[in-house]
Amino acid sequence: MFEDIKKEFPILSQTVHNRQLVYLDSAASTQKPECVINAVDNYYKTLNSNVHRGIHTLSQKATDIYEEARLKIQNFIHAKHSREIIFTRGTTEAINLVASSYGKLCLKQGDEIILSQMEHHSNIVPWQLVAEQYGAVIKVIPISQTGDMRLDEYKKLFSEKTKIAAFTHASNVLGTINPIKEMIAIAHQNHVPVLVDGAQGIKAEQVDVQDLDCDFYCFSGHKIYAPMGIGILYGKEEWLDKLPPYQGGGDMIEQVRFEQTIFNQLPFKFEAGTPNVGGAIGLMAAVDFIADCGLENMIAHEKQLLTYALEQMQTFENMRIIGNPASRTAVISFLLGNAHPSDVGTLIDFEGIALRTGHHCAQPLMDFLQISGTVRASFAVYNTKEDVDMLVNGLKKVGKMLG
Ligand code: C6P
Repeated sequence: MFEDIKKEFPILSQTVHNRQLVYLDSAASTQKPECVINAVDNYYKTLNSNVHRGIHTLSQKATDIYEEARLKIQNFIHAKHSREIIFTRGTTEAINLVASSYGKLCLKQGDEIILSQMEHHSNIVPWQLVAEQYGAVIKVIPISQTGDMRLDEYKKLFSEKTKIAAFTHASNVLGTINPIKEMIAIAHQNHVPVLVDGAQGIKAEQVDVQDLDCDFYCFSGHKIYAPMGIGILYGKEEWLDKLPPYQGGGDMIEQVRFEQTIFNQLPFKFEAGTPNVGGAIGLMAAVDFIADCGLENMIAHEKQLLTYALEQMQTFENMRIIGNPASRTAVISFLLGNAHPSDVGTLIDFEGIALRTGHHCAQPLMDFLQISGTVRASFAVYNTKEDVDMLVNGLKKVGKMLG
């Protein structure tokens, strides 16, 4: 179905070490299609101006398109109101925003925060910072050897002191797609709100925040074909209304006096300073691109590549695939014999193949797995069966070189 789509991604036509580039690091960041690049280019060539400030035509046009982007995202994740969509720099900033504001409003000595063993550092460290500040404690949902969330143990973690649960929709290391709807329902039965880290999940499943009933959902544009430096915090209006602002500055105020400041209404209360308008427009173009492809088709395509790659990689004698979750997004972490992941990554780069290596910002997960890191291949809509063949052949070659 997506035979020709690679051509829409200019970067993918280049060679690396005199080999055709095979980009298999989309879980770190996807490449950008021409339509996204053009949308950003066009914005800077024809519309660039500051938003929500000017009476002049350009500023009004920039404001209109910026707000149109917000509506597009609202529709994309099926939020109830556009004021529930906050533009951030990415997932990390969105989680920091919630941890900081929620912590200020709700956390006190002895309160408990539930996280999981498979979290990215971006969904651990912000909570640690506020836990330290207010004397709260972090409780960890264990995972099974297959890399699935232990729901039995999760249920037992709730107590009178639990104030929030924050977990990932999909693991960037194991690929696990977590049963977040069920997990959110369990938290709500315990009167606990939920933040979902959607950095990987937003591309793994169609997200409907109202159906999920999550309180917060965070994701980054750059992992769904949009530019870097733009991301989204979705928050239920009732929460965003209550939470104090994260940062102070222009645009987030209604009135400022030295005695007191009145904050702006949602969503502007959480968008201090000049926003990344070009990024928002790029994200809007990326959402259009996804709609044109059909997210379901993209997911099916990636799943095919995942299955094809796993089938072949599993036949390697010295291959250890990390995790075997019940439901998996297009991510494969592995170890090749006793080879150090960075040696594999460096050697395969000479074949023109881009993989990620290391702890993937998930050191507590590495500790659980008792490894220091993995090699990771991840797929996106522009990858093909030929890319997988190149990967498999490249790994065979590297395997031989490393003995
Ligand atoms: N994971 C990866 O290669 P930012 O950097 O804010 O866009 O996203 C952070 C983040 C949060 N949660 C999860 C589950 C993630 O996978 C990431 C980013 C990249 O796996 C970079 S470490």
